[in-house]
Amino acid sequence: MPIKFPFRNAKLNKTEQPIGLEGDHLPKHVAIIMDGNGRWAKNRGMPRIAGHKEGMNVVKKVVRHASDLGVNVLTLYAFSTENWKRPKKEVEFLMKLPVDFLNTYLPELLEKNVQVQTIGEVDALPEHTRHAVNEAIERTKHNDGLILNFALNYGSRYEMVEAVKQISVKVKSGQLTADQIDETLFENHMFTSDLIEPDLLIRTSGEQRLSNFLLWQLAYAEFWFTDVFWPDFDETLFERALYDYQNRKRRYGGV
Ligand code: V0D
Repeated sequence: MPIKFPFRNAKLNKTEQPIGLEGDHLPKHVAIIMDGNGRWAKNRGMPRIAGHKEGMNVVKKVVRHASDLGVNVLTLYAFSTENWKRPKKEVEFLMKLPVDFLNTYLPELLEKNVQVQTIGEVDALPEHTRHAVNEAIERTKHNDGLILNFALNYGSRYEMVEAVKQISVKVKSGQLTADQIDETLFENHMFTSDLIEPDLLIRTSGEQRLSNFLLWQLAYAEFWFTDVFWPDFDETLFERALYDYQNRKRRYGGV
């Protein structure tokens, strides 16, 4: 069921924000678990990869919209450490998406001043994928608009265990003492050390779990769920999530 008011075709106020959304109190960092591509395709009698392809087009739409609204960081869970267990053909298809994405979307990323970043073990991805991702990062590194942060081969427990290892090495070598370990130091050893914390987590497709995504970073975030499959997600629903976020903040005295 489409949500009409106040988003679709909403009149714009003088700051070009659709009525209902407050430009001043947007979440600065939105993280999204883009779930339901396979189920979307299955429901249409299509192969799972058709869902992923459509899902990539939704990524483009949401990036465009987040950038237009003035969101600072958009983190997208594109590939988890668990996703390697999927059929080989499906993994191979997914690994071509960054190449596709760049071929079709790099000019707009540049025009919109979007900066691409990644979190996760990108080095373990196939060479052609890494090459496309590195090219995206390289070509957009001077942009200072929206940070489009792809979680690729990302797992939160892995990230934390890696942080502990790095810190241990520093303690062992005498660079650090054990009592210098605090939350700030731990945070500085995360993939996300250069980013602000997510304010809002969106998960599509009806699942209401974190699935090993940003366990540390989401400690204070608002969670927003929808039954809509990712390929059916759109700008209207994105705004609805932001609108609900603002209302929760207002109710709890945050805004
Ligand atoms: C499939 C739905 C964009 C979720 C969205 C490698 C799963 C489409 C990228 C992408 C994926 C990543 C890095 C980059 C440019 C684009 C992407 C993967 C999957 C896994 F620099 N969409 N997308 N990467 N899907």
